[in-house]
Formats: sequence, structure tokens, C-alpha cells
Amino acid sequence: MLGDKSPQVMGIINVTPDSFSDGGEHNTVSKAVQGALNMVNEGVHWLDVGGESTRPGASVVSEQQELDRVIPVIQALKQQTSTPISIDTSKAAVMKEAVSAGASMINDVCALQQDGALKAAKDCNVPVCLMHMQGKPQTMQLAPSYENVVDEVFAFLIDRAKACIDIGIANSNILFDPGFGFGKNSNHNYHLLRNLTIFSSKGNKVLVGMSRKRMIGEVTQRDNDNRVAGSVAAATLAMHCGAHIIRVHDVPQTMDALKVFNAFKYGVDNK
Ligand code: PT1
Repeated sequence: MLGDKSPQVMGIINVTPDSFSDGGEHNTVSKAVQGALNMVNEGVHWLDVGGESTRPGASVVSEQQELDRVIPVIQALKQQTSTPISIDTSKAAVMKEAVSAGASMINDVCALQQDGALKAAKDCNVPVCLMHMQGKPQTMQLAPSYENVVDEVFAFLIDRAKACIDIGIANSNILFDPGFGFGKNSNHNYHLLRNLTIFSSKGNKVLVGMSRKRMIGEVTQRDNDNRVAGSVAAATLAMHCGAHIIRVHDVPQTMDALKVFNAFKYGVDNK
């Protein structure tokens, strides 16, 4: 069936206060839930809920703050939709609480390297996405450097998968993400995209996130709010290069691209 082969779209739900917030979390939480339900209406396959920004230069948040943001959102979404929820976190306690509240995937940009994360993920017994990052969000874009970016990123992911398998996580529950924009310049990013198939060569599903990132802004010369078309183009290329899950801000536009991609790849079913 097409559903088994078709790429899936994951909508980004940032539970981080915007500049208009008064510092309380209530407004932030209700806006996030509303945004997620709009994506569900557009047919999104996954909702990725995160309470800590990891974009270049972002600051860290405490465990309690992250819990206060993401748990109410996951609880509210569980009541209102059956669309599966992924938790975007690197903290063991947040993984555990989020999965207890109903999240069914862990998305960790630190690839389970933080204290207790490997054990927490194993105990949660849900799929985990391992992502590659060179450095830390605060400084990772200062001087990204590789001999061979594809080989180095893949070797890191294989190494982290081995740590997962050693603790008892099945390889079929391990997804790989090359980590676009995480300690990589645009040439590194496009080189990884061009070589994406290597990341599924050990049987892992591949998740990618390029939506509205600098790799889109740099080549289109557009600011953050005007990167939708470039992002959809990158998403479509990722589908063509074998990505299984595409993490995006702009769900309706990416769903259209997915329909065009599926028609291109599998033909149109005229009943
Ligand atoms: C990602 C990702 C993520 N990206 C996964 N999770 C972010 N699995 C958060 C820029 O260059 O790609 N995969 N969670 C957001 N991080 C960034 C990084 C945002 C770089 C923007 C940039 O502009």
C-alpha cells in the first residue's frame, strides 16, 4: 500500500514564549495546542512538541520549565486528536513524563548523550530519533569543520545506534537524522541532502528538518518569514532522496508537495 511507502510530514509545535508573552506559560501553551490542531486538520502525520529552542545561539531552559511547557500541551492534544506526538527533548525526565502523558516518539538532537537519556529512552519503549550535531547550539555555527561530512555524520549515528542497541533498544525503533544546520555550513547541509540514502542503508528510517533554516535563507536571500517556498522545495528533494519523515513549520504547503511527489512516484489512482 502507498501508505507504507509514502513519506510522512511532522509539524513543528514550539512551546516557547514569543516576544509578546508576559512570562507566564498559559498563553504559550494554548497557542501551541491551537497550532497543532490546525495542522491535524491539514492531515499532518506527526506533531513534534518541543519546549527548548535548539536553533543557533539559543539559550538553555531548566528541566522544570521545559516540563511546564510541554506536558500540558501533550495532555491537551491526547484529549483532542489521535495524531501521534513526538517529544523534542534531550532531557531524561522530560522524555519519561512526555511518554507517560502520551507521546509515542522521542526526538533528541543530542542523540541520547545527556545524563540518563539512554536508559530513559529504553524504558519508554517508543521509537527514538538520533540526530547529529557538531558542538552545542550556543556556538555550533562559529566554525563547522569536517574532512568528510557524510562519513563523519553517519559514523556518529551508527555509534549512537550501537549504544542504543547495547542497552536493549531495537534497531527498528531507531531513526537517523543528519541534523541540518547543527554545526554545518550550507555546503555541508546540501552535501548531506544529496547523499541522504546512506542514512537508511542499515535499515533505519530517516527524519530531516530543514524548514526555514539558514540553509534556505542563504541561497534564497530571504529572511525568516519568507522561506516557505524554499523550504517546500527542500522538503520535496528530501522525499525524492528517501526521507521517511519531514519536520516542517508549513504543513498545508508541504502536504501539497507530498501529494505531487506521490503522484510523480506512484501515479494517480483514478477511480
Ligand atoms: C532537526 C531539528 C530538530 N531542528 C530534529 N529535531 C530543530 N530531529 C529542532 C538554522 O540553521 O533538524 N531535526 N529540532 C531546530 N534547530 C535549528 C537549527 C533551527 C538550525 C534553525 C537552524 O537556521
